[in-house]
Amino acid sequence: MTKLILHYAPDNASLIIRLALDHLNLPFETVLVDRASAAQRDPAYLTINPNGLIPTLITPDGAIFETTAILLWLEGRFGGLMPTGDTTRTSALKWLIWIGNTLHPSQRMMFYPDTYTDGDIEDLRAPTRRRIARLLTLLSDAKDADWLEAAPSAPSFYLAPLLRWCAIYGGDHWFDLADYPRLFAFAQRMEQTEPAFRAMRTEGLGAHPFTAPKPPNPPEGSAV
Ligand SMILES: N[C@@H](CCC(=O)N[C@@H](CS)C(=O)NCC(=O)O)C(=O)O
Repeated sequence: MTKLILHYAPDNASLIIRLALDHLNLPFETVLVDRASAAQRDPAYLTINPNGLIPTLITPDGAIFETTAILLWLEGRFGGLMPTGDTTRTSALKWLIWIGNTLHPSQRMMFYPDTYTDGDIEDLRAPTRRRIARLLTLLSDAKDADWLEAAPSAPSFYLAPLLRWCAIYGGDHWFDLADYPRLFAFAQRMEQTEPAFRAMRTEGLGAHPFTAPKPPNPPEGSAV
């Protein structure tokens, strides 16, 4: 099989894919996308991801962009990323798409406000903060999100980094994971997994990457 190559930048959305690949124990190579020189917008990179976004995974079926698409491709090809019981699997699928379609885009508005407004950034960030808080409360209260307490699956690998980034980016003191005890407990479990330990080393994420995250100190490249 053609090898898997992850185009990544430390502590970017490629982290989600790295966690999933390591969870599956799949061999893969990495190619750094140099955020410092905006290499995600280089013509060569745009041929594999015309959105100019990270991650991209090179696979035997071609280059795949969009985090959720990559996770679903990995599940389809190798299995092991989604819970097995029918009900849990359906619920995990629903929440996986929700994370990719609803939570992550709201975060992008928080983290890349210039992309979404020509006006005052705070005018965008204030309602976006409230929206993210509503979304996290909704997930926290969800009766059908039992994947949060189960063995890690695709939505877990997606959610844990998003919780991390809320704490690090988008301005000071707007987010405290302790306000969501169920999600805090989830984050605690996630940072005790082997894929998280590996990512702490490969991406310089620190000892508590999900419950008490600090800006990364990666061996190569930069997060922004
Ligand atoms: N919808 C995309 C979002 C990916 C995304 O937001 N990537 C960020 C890094 S975390 C990025 O490439 N930022 C660089 C930029 O916006 O120029 C996906 O799921 O892959």
